[in-house]
Amino acid sequence: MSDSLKSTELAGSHDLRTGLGVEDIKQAFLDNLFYQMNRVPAVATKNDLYMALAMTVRDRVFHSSVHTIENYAERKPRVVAYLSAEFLPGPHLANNLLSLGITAQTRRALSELGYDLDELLSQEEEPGLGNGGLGRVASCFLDSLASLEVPAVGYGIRYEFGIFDQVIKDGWQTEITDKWRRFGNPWEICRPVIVYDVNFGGSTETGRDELGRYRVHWIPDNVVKGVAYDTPILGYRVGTCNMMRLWKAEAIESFDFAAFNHGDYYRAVEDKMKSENITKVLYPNDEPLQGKILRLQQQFFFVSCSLRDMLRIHGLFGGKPENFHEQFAIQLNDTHPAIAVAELLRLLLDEHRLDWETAWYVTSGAIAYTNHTLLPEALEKWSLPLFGQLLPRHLELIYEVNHRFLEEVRTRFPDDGARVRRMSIIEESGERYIRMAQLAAVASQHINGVAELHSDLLKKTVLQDFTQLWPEKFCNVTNGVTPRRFVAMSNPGLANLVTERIGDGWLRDLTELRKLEKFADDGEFQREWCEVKLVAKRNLAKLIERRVGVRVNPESLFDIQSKRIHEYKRQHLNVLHILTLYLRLKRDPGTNVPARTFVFGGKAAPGYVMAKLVIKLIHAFAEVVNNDPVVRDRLKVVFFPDYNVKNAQHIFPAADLSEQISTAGFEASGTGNMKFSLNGALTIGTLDGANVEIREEVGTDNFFLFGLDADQVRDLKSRGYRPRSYYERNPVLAEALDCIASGTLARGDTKLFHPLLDNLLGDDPFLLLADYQSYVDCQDKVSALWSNPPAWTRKSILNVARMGKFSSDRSIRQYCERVWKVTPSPVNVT
Ligand code: F58
Repeated sequence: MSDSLKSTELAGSHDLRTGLGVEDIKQAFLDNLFYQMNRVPAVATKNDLYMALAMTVRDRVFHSSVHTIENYAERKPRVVAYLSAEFLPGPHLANNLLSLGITAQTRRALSELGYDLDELLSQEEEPGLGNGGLGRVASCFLDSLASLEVPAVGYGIRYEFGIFDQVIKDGWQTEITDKWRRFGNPWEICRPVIVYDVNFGGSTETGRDELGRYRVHWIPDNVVKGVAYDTPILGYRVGTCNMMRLWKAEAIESFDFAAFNHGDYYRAVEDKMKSENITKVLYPNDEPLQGKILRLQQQFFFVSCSLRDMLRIHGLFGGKPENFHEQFAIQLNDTHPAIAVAELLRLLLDEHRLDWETAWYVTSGAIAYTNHTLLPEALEKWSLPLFGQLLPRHLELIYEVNHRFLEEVRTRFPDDGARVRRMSIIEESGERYIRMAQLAAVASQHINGVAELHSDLLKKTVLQDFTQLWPEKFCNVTNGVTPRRFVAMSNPGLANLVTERIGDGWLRDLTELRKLEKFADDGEFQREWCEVKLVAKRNLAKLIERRVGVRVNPESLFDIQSKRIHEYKRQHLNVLHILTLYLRLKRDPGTNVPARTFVFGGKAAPGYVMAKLVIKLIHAFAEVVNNDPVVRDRLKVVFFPDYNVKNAQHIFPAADLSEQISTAGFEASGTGNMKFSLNGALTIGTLDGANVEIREEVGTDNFFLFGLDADQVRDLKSRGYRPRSYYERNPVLAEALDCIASGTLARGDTKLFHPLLDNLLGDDPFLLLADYQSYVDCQDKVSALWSNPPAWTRKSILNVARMGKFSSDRSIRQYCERVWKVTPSPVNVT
């Protein structure tokens, strides 16, 4: 076949492969069922049917994908390379149907064949290749990049086991390994020819090249192969289809010979398994990383493959290594890919033979860094000896970068040894460490936080010295979420209602939601709004009954907190409030407490004992409340197991109240806060992360604010916080805590929750007791407003109408302008 044939000539006219009409889809579906799955309808399983449908949709997505590649090869636009150790894309099928605009046709085609689209959609296992917010933001950004027609690749790791599945046994979290690919993954294509050998360990040698220049040669003692797996990321109703390219580790081919010659077959097999281990499992967050050499291997592995892939593409486009930074804008999603600084330098110096100045100019011109946390325990550092063993050449390069950098610091701030020590990439107090945030900051042209408050705190705390040295590097890009997945797909009722009134422009320009403001007091619109919410709540109630066995009343206030379980997120503060209501009702069953259903969802890191105890507390308390005839039908407590993207899509639409109650100054941004509010929930929250901006946008009257702000938190801590004094002075709080201590919630076990109580009364690092009364008072205001449905609904409408800022499209536009300097490259699909 001729090389010059274009995709249009090859596939453009085949309706079976690309047609978007009902008949085309029907035919293609049956065709895929027969030829790909080797099944006829009579014996097809649900998975066969799902796979056939996925392949039908995939063909249509691939059509855009080849056109996009052609466009990029022709126009050679500047490309964003988003490097992230985590992606949480969620199920692909429904999203691709939405992007292609063929959901209705597909539903019809299937129903004419006797199948139900929703049933097939529910078959899909999601790739849980991330822990939470950070991975999900990466996927929202890929969606927006494609939808805005910006050339981009998402580079990451193809973990064999993603985030564990959470199963609750007797109220405790247990972890089951995630086998997301067990039934096959129709969305990825393996590219066995896109492979790179990645070196580890060994030593370096110096010498001179043929021109007499000083050269360093890395002689590794271990080599692993990285194989590319591509997943298409189609933009919303555009021709652009970018890709997420994930790397899988395999043993290098020479293994087979080694096994043969070695004589020690089993050791050779063991070596092979070691290589493949690198991409076996995603590390859960909140686990101490110290000594986790495998994690550093993962980071280096995917970064090295990705950079070499970019250099290869740059070469294909006719570029030279010294112009690499003009072709690619590399974004480091937190410090997990920060080793890219040293690896790009190494590739340019040792393999492409640039001189230091040019290599540094190119490296620092290409890279930018986003920080996602201020928590000291989450700032990555690697023990220097361990680092040196794994990456000896990179250690040398980091020494050199650090040396030059500290010279600059000394020149700018003479006689300030303390500052030099703070800024050094190498931590020298006691054991020596490589500090990845410092490494990223030194090399990046741009450093950003993910919400205004977080960016400010970043400049005042973790990176204060860097701000003084290079103020121009710092900026803020507040996070956003994709309205396609989190409204149109998750909440079709709301999406239809909104579109009926203001058209569908909001899906591309979320600020168009403002047009809803004028309906906030419209009685008919309010009625329809409430009906949509009630349908979503009924759906969630059904799911809850099926998964947890608890019946909840869809007419009650759905008060939801779903996110990772962490002490700073304060799920236990939420419990203290519910317990307060419970005790109020027990004392006086006549008290006016509007019916509420409290829903929790979220995973705890497997080794995070306190977080797991919080999950147990919620279950223990739920058992008491849900079975107490005095409060029955007024309070219900539910823990929805296995919170992931798929489940979250059922949860956001059903919330009346969104709990965003972290200790001020600890949540970098939060993105669940945005998803809830966009789906019509009112927020009860602190002045933390993006809550601050959400409140600004929706109006202070439409947001339930409580608690200390970040400055007050700091001041209280520095004055000497004594949580016990709150217990001593507040009898209601004391009663709640005493109730936990009494064993009432634990079938008489008085010891079970001691670690939690000791922590709260002794230390309370996240200031639950300090914020307790303010929170309870604020919750009383929530109840009062709930008792006035038109007033509540008005605020719910205004929340949605004013959330336009929080689209990830806006975030991506700002990254394009402020950080990446890239422009769209629209693709025409014929
Ligand atoms: C989250 N970070 C922030 N990290 O906590 C959240 O406020 C923010 O909205 C979100 O990023 C997106 O910017 C986060 O999810 C992790 O899960 C890391 C994974 C790897 C280990 C350390 C934590």
